[in-house]
Amino acid sequence: MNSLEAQFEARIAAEDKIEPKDWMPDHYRKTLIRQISQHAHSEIVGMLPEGNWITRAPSLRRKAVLLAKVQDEAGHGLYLYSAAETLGADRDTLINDLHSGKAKYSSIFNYPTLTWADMGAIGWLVDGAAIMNQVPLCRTSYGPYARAMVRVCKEESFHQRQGYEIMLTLCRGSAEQKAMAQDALNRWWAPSLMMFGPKDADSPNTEQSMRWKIKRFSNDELRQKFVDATVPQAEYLGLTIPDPDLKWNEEKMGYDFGELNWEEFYNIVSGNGPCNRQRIQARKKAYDEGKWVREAAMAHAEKMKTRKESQAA
Ligand code: BYC
Repeated sequence: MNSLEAQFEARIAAEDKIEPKDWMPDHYRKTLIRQISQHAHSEIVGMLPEGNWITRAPSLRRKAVLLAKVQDEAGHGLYLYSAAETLGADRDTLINDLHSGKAKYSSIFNYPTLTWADMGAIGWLVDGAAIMNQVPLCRTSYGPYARAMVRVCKEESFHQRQGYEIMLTLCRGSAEQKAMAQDALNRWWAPSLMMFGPKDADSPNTEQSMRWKIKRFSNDELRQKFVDATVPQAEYLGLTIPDPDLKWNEEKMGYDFGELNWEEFYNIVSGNGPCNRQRIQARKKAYDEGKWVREAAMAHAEKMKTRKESQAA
């Protein structure tokens, strides 16, 4: 280990934040660019399943809240792309990688949103899983990522509550509404658990990322925490978790739960899930239609720069 590496490791051990201009190992930089850009892509692809219901929200209040949530996700994408840029990543390259299918984004957004109850289940479960994963990332070792996560998590907790409130309203409503909530839970439960990533034994990146404090908990640890926190919430709603193997384990003071369908997970991650193609197509269309906005913004920035230069001269 050379002295730069030794200094870097010492700073990680001392819980210092690594900042953009600091020396860092190439692999640390690459791991962060990978994780942060996948996270950014997940946020902007994550706008699509819920965006699908904005025009069909059952009331003006529900519509305004859903709109705000989807806009928050666009904002999260922007902070995260900016954080990736501080590591030297080029935004156009990142976006091209998303469009070409080279870059990954969260598996969860490749499932369809079939009913209004899915807006409840996504807020409750998907944002709930996101919070479980992202609160520890507020302490991640890379400064710009950690700081972006603080705001993201505040907004995610509002998202989780709005989802749970939709579920609660449906569960206190008619028998049909409660059945709709149960159906959404049935479809979103296992995919939400898969959001945490492969089992630790099959996760190539966890060990090194935890050593560098990029990740603070392993995939399985976070999945377990999520199950333990969410089961009582389902009980309060009067809903049944769709897992016959779910059982309280007194010894570990947590729930045991059934094996997930990892074949389905890897199929989705490799681009062959129910909505992968549709999601990428929608992102490309939005990108093409936004070309004039990007051009206008760049032209404005250029004009401002020229004005400043001529004032300084
Ligand atoms: N889906 O070694 P592993 C949100 C990939 S946004 C797809 O465990 P790592 C929200 C993984 O990338 C949710 N791919 O990897 C937005 C790796 O691929 P490569 C996104 C997955 O990075 C809108 C390979 O599998 N959250 O919450 O140590 C509305 C091996 O895995 C998935 C984040 O991105 C998956 N589920 O750990 C509502 C949070 N899981 O590149 C909500 C930040 C794994 O090696 N990211 N892969 O080929 C992380 O914490 C970590 O990157 C992960 C994976 C826990 C996701």
